[in-house]
Amino acid sequence: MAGTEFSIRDLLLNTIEPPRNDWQLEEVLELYALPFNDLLYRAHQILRAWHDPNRVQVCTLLSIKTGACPEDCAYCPQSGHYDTDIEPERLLSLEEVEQTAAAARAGGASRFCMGAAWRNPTDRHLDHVVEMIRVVREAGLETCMTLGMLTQAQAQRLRTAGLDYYNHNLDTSPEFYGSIITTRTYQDRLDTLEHVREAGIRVCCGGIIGMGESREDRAGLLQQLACLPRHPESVPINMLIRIKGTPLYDAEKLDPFEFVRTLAVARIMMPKSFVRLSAGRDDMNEQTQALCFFAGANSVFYGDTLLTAGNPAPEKDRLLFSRLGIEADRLTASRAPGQA
Ligand code: SAM
Ligand code: DTB
Ligand code: SF4
Repeated sequence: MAGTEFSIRDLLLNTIEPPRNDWQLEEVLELYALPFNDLLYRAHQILRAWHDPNRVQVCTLLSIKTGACPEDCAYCPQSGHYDTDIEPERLLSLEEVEQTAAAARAGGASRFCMGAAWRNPTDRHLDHVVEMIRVVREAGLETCMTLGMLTQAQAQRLRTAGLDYYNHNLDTSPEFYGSIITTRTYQDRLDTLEHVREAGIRVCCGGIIGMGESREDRAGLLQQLACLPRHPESVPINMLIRIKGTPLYDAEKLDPFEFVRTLAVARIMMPKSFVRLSAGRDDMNEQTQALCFFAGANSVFYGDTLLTAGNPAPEKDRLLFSRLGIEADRLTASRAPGQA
């Protein structure tokens, strides 16, 4: 960054509140209710104070075990409770993971996130998973996993294997949660997040917007995330992908401005975190995505498939970044302010 920009950043840091973990719901709702321009201006100042506003961190996903999940998450194509078009697959081989990671690295991803449709991994699953962490690290990528609930000992084992991040979402507010998932509780999720933190793994935790929840529920989700003892280093904000066969297939489409507002409020509440514009980009026009970046999103999933659903083609993303003067930075994540 040029010297003058540094001093603007210093100025902003002096006028901007330090991160807080004591957000009240009313305060969050007041942010949401600001005129759109005021909200985006405030969020964008915070983005500039803590991050390079023209850099986006990119993370590539791979489903290492697909479908037939015992959980009943109403949004999820991989739940065994619903009749969706997903063909269940066994745990991928080490070679398959190695090849996909090498391709992701060559394509410019900085982080490789492996997801499994499990309620929780068994210790035998972890025997395979620790090998996967090894090969992905050897490919020169940061590692992230999302495998469902973890015990303290399992989290520790993943940390010892070198896992950098664990993704485990709260998904929505505690109040709305029961209408989306009945097979595990909100407290189960908070417990796993605590185990991950305790083990010294960085936390990736966010949720889904557009499931028919109220604005109060969206605010409640952000309040939960921002009131964790430490803010998650990564906060994925997913726009619901309405998948045929799931109970939420018919959910009413959310106003894209409300989604942009959610990213802006997340940026204000968790200033140092990487806020990820996550699932749902394939259905979003470029103008909405550009507003999301202005509002504070500085991370995306990159690659034409998420776990099972579609994501914009890499060429399309590269073109978008170039039109916006955004650099997709494979190193940004490891230099994040405040990170170990
Ligand atoms: N099974 C593990 C678990 O749920 O903890 C990990 C994989 S799960 C698919 C990871 C996350 O993907 C979910 O927590 C949810 O936030 C997101 N997700 C799943 N289906 C989605 C959809 N249709 N639209 C948007 N996000 C979705
Ligand atoms: C997250 O918050 N979003 C990603 C990742 N974490 C694992 C997953 C999105 C899944 C979208 C539906 C699918 O691809 O099956
Ligand atoms: Fe299973 Fe995860 Fe999908 Fe829930 S979100 S059904 S736990 S794969």
